[in-house]
Order: sequence, then C-alpha cells, then structure tokens
Amino acid sequence: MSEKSDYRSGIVSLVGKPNVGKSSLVNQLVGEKVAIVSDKVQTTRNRIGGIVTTERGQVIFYDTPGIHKPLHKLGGYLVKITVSALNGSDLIAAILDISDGIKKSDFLVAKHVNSSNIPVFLVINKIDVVKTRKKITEFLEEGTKLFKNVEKTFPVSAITGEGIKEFLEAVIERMPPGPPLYPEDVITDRSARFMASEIIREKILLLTKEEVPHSVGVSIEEFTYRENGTLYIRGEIVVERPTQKAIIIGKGGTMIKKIGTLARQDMEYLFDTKVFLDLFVKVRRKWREKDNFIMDFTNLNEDLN
Ligand SMILES: Nc1nc2c(ncn2[C@@H]2O[C@H](COP(=O)(O)OP(=O)(O)O)[C@@H](O)[C@H]2O)c(=O)[nH]1
Ligand SMILES: [Mg+2]
Repeated sequence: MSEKSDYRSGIVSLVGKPNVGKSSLVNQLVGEKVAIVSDKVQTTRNRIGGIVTTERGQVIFYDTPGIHKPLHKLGGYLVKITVSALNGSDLIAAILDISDGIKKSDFLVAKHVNSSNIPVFLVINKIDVVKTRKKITEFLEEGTKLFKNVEKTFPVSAITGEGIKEFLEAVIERMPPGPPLYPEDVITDRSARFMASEIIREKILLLTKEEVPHSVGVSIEEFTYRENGTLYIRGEIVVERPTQKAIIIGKGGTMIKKIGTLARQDMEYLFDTKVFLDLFVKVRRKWREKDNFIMDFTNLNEDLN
C-alpha cells in the first residue's frame, strides 16, 4: 500500500465524435457496464462517471455524449454537457477511431479541446481492426497534429482490452495528489434509477432501427423495494409518433415483451435481486424540442445543474 500522501485522484473526460467508442472505453476501464453501448449515434445522452479505484489512485472517467453539430434542442444540450464536463476535468482523453480515420467531425472535437488548455492524452481506439503496426504509427502521428496539448498517445482496443492497462496507469500517474472522492466499491456516480432507464433504452436501441432509437426517452416512474426483496420498477417510454409507439409495442405486444425481458435480466444482474419490470409507452410529439419533456425523459436535469 502506498503512503496516503502519494494517493492521486481526479477527473478525466473522454471526448470524441459519435461512435469512436467512448462508452465502450469507460466500461472496459471500470470492468463493468456503466454506460450503454450501441452502433447508433447519440446513444449516450448524459455525462456518466465511471469510477476506477486502485491502490495508487482513483479516477472518475466521464463518458460524454460527444461533440457533434446539434440537429434539435436535445442535441444542443448534449454538446453543452460534453463541453462543460471537458472544462471541469484534470485531463482530457481525446479519442480517435482508427477504423474511421480522421473526419470533419474530429476537427470540431479538436476545436473544443484546444480551446480548453487542459492536458490531452490521445487515445486511438479500435486497433483490433487494423492489420499492421505501421498503420497505427502513422495514424498516431496524424492524430497528434489535431490537438495542441498532447502529452502522450495510446493505441487501444475497448473491445479486446489491449492497451487499456497502460493507459489507466499513465492516467493515474497524471492525476493531482488527493484523497479518493468515492468509496472503493462504487463504480458510477449515477443513480440506480438512471441506470434502470438506460438499460431500457439500450434494449430499444438494440431492437429497433432508423428514427425510432433516436426518438425514444425513458423515465422511471417508480423504483421500490417490496417487502419480499423484489425490486419493482415502472418505466415509461416516450416516443414522438403513434407509428413509433406501434413499433415499440410490436405485434401482439411481442416487442415490448422482448425489451422488458432483456432489460429485466440486466437489472437483476446489476441490482442483484429479483426485478418486476412494468413498461408503458406514450406519445409526446416533438418532445426532443421541448425543455420540460427533455428533462423528464433524459435525466438531463441531473447533468445541467
Ligand atoms: N472493433 C471495435 N469496435 C469497437 C471498439 N470500441 C467500440 N466499438 C464499437 O463501436 C460502436 C460505438 O461504440 P460506443 O462505445 O457506443 O461509442 P461512443 O458513441 O463513442 O460512446 C459500438 O458498436 C461498439 O461495439 C473497439 O475497440 N473495437
Ligand atoms: Mg457513448
């Protein structure tokens, strides 16, 4: 055990364009799923802290919605949350996706990162898909040019875990001295209710396509432990159109049943108890343009204050 005074703790924001693997990286670092992942853009809508505690330090990794050009009011909030997380961190992990290359959207990310004056670790993700070391070296060089404060670079794979340990060790070393902010067994700064709503949304993202995933919001209306230890969760799913409601419910209720079963399984694992999950679907036209609905169905009120 190291001396108490050697202990380090701090905040690292993971930033990058949509789909570079920010949420996957946070999960790999924490070793548990704290952030939902899908192949759809804008899966992450909140600033989610994944907490890693070792003998040498504690790091809160902020998974962020990412920086992109907002298409609606909700999108505008997502960028705002990312930028404010970025400005409050001790270190920025700027993520690039080697399977996608450097695009215009990466320049937009770099613009925000470079105006923050916070030190940057450059992370090249998805190296599991490249064949040669040479390609990685070239990409690292190209990527380094984008950001002005790059101190170190890390080729990693959030899926296989390659390079993650080296990255974590270097991050802890770079944190300011300080005591841990959370007990060592805590892995996220988000509430159980929040986790429940995200699990439901993840299953919808997995099972639906086109505009449906983006039109969905979830609110947990009830979250109570019953006397026999069962956890009762009532979730309300909101969509923008009656046609979307019909898709989520499915023929004879088959889709909503599937969503419920998959979500319940994850919840039982996470909360370590039997879960009774009740799901409802309602339509709120253009909810992603309306402040009160955005707050109700995305938990964004917790992020913005
Ligand atoms: N092959 C590969 N795929 C990855 C890796 N990391 C993430 N992905 C995939 O990329 C997609 C987007 O990942 P996600 O973590 O949601 O990205 P985010 O939008 O930046 O949070 C998902 O389909 C992931 O499975 C990786 O290291 N290798
Ligand atoms: Mg994400």
